[in-house]
Amino acid sequence: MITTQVFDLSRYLSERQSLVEAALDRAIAVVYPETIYESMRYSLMAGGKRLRPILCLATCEMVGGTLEMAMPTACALEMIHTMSLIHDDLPAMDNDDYRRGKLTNHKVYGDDIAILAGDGLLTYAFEYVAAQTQNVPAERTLQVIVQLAQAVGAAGLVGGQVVDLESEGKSDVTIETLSYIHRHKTGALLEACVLSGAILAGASDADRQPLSRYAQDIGLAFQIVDDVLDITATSAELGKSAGKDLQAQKATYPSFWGIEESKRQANQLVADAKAQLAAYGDRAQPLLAIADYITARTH
Ligand code: GRG
Repeated sequence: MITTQVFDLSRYLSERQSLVEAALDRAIAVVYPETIYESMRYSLMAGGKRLRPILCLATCEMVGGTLEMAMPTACALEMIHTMSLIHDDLPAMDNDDYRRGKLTNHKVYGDDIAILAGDGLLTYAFEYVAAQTQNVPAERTLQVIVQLAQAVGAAGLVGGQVVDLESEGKSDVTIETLSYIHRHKTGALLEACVLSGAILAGASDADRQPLSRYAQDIGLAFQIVDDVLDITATSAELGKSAGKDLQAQKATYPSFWGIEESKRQANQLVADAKAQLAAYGDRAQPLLAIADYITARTH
């Protein structure tokens, strides 16, 4: 008789979240000048799903590597993600008061320190990968650093944010522009999470292709779901202001497709993403379950 074990995603995520929280907590100590370290830690330790580090760790393990090999990169990915949220929330950008259920960094520390906290986290992320990665050939670590830099810079997050800012208040934003914004603002870093985990574990170029596709598909699905939740969820569920897109008359997937078609597209992307992992059999269980979780999440 064949018995299939049901994969317990919520247990997996909470175990991984605890590991990541502990590693992040160890990564940054508060020393002089205390204000900047406190501000960096305020946002870094404010919760969040820790999806990016978990994706990196899960991919590394799936490809045959260990948690230890990927943990410094996983922490760096969360530092980069957090710094992008701090800067995104600034008055000069999205001007948000709440993030992860807490006051935003600039509301607590002021705009000046919030900008510097972002800068501190971004630079430390790269230092952390370079200095802390162990038991990995240096060539792979170097490739990870290149991967991260490409995902964050003008060809990635920064470029996506620029096009987003330039599209604000425009009524003629096309779906191609919307897709550019999300592939760069959100997709690029998610792709870097999966690819860096794969690189650390020694994946070949050929192995990396389907993993890139997986990450791009879940990245887009993630963003579509985010747009839908902005309409259907409450601020309390989201831990940030809900309904902001409608209020700002922003182009979103539901504004092009409506809510039902947006959900259908997200489900299709998740199915496509999962199909990319066929070669990994049972070892892909965490990444398969994470893909499903993206469309099932309520916050
Ligand atoms: C990266 C150098 C540099 C500057 C920042 C502000 C900016 C440039 C980019 C914006 C990036 C941004 C805010 C993208 C949105 C990403 C997104 C979907 C965030 C929400 O992610 P979740 O739901 O949040 O994983 P938690 O809190 O769970 O981690």
